[in-house]
Amino acid sequence: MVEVISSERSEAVLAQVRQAVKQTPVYDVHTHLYDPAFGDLLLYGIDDLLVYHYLVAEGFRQFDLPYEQFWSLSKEQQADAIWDALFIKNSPISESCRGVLTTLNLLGLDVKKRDLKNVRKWFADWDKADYTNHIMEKANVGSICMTNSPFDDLERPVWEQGFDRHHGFTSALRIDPLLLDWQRTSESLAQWEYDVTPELSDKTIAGIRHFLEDWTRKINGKYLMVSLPPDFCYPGDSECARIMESAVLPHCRDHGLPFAMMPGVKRGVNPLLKMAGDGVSKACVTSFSHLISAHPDNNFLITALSRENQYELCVAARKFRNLHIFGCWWFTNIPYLINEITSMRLELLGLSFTPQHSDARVLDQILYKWSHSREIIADVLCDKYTDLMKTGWEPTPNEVQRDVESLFGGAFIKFCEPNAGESATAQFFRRQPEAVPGHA
Ligand code: FIX
Ligand code: ZN
Repeated sequence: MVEVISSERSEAVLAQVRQAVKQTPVYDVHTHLYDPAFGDLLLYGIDDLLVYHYLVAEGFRQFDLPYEQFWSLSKEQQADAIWDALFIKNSPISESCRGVLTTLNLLGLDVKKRDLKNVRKWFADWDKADYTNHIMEKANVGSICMTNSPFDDLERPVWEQGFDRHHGFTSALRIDPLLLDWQRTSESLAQWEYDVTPELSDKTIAGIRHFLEDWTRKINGKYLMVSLPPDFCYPGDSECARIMESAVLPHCRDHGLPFAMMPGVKRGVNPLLKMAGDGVSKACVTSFSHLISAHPDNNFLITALSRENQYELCVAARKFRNLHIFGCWWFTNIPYLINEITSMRLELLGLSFTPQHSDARVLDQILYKWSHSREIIADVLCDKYTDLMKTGWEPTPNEVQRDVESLFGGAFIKFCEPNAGESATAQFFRRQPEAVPGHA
């Protein structure tokens, strides 16, 4: 046996791992946040934090009021009802509740006072653009990728009009209606003067490709994205599979863009809960393997919603280097599963994946989502480096920093922009944060 590393040396390495995880800026690769130029579409503040759909679902488990009555309340009244049910009448144990408290705590607010009125007052003083910079800096998030849908009637006009883009926001082209509801979507495309009919003829496919080209250019999309129901099947002759094969994947190939798929969501399991009413089921990873294998010149990003899909997906990523796994999505974004999934990915894939994205819908959420995830990622990495050190292998500070950068956006950027080389990653991590005005 070779001499093992002293406990002092190994403690120093682990301290460095924790510091690197804390101090390295992250690229948040999938969110529902908006550049502040989108005005009211960028949500922030205590009321939006409290009416987040994760909390609405939990609130209804405690409320005794009918669904319709809750929906008829103002946002502030809904927030009051959730605060009362989940924070006052019960201890806020769940991950979503804890998230609100972590957020307030990181903002310097005293949560033990349970003073919702004062918290509201604190948020009211901020200017949105200053607050955006403040939160990004505090959360140590270097870039936020938006989810941009041309089918959203509130969002589309902002793109059409044009605006000065915030340096910290990138875009992804979201195309669920195109792939999942072609009959209705064909009407919208035709109305926007694309040459399409409900029938998927060659002419219609060409029209869809024009649409994708126009919107990729307009938003400068970094990837295209769809969420898919558990029964998505490939090969298959569903409209979804046909549009994917004949329009979306050729478009991605021609523009060198990855195609992100999010399988496993069952929309509207309980429609009375509105946005909080979506559920989960296991998807068919074999179908995704077939799709990826049949398109070696396309790059695919996948995050699966079902816990039961995670292992099979990791094994698929070992087989196909044009597949990059990212994030612990939605119901898997809880400490218990982040720990399990991140450990499994590190053990099966090394550093060639992106452990987390926030999926934040409210700006302030990046504070809690990233601080909770950073804590777990640091723990899991420390376990892995400890195992290495038991063999006598001692990671250098530069190696640790390199590894953390890879997990926090480096591997993602390299996968999405293989031709940009090391410079794109280096640029992201070396960029100095903007000076941020303080809060009086
Ligand atoms: O499809 C998605 O991008 C999902 O993330 C959303 O539909 C979902 O509502 C959500 O916010 C999950 O975190
Ligand atoms: Zn999402």
